[in-house]
Amino acid sequence: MRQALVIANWKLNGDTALLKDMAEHFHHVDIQEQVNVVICPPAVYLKTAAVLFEPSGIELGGQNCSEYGSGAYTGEISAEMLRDIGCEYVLIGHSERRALFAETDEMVAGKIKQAQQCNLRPVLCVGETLAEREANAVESVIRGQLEKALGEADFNNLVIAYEPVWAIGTGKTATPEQAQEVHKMIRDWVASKAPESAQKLQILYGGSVKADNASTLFHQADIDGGLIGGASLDTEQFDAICQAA
Ligand code: G2H
Repeated sequence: MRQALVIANWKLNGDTALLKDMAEHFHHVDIQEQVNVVICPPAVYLKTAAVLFEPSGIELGGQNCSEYGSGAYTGEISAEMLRDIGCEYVLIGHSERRALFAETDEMVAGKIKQAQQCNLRPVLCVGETLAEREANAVESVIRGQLEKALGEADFNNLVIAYEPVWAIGTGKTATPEQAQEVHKMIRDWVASKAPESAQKLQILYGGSVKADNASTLFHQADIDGGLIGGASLDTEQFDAICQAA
């Protein structure tokens, strides 16, 4: 069986007070037995988070990393730097980075490579827009994103997150059946590339997951947990989502 995994993506939100509140709360909740919990705060908070979350067993992730290893790239943060301060995971290719920061599939592939070289586990985000869904292009879009990002990847050190763009921060969630259909397609695609990895690979759902819809989503056969944005900023709601996994 695959271990459940819930990842909080704080995006450009949160502060030290929220870190302390979460660390205090999860210190008293013994949740790590049933689900791995990862928090991805803004990069400036990672070092503080590493200290505060240490007793709770919550792991840390970056929200992005550079496609470069080192050098004259002002403003960038490398995968190795994330690893150095205690991160285990890094989100890569989130739709907000693709749409708002012009991240291309080639850049996404470079970041995956950097992360895996540093033994940081990349969480590759894929998903279709509403127009692509309405044009019946879900499978071709997702397959294209997977092919371009994972050409040289190690499937044993990877998480994939399916996040339909039309469900991100909109309050619209894919139905459990819609999500399961895409998750199965992703797992089948991985099986065609790396048969021994497909059943072990954790595939997360993201897009307006809340405490009241998490359980039905997480009970689908190929959904192994969630990538949680807005609802991860509320300690009790995030805890409820972790409990549902
Ligand atoms: C999707 C998700 C987290 P939200 O971006 O990655 O955000 O749960 O707010 O839709």
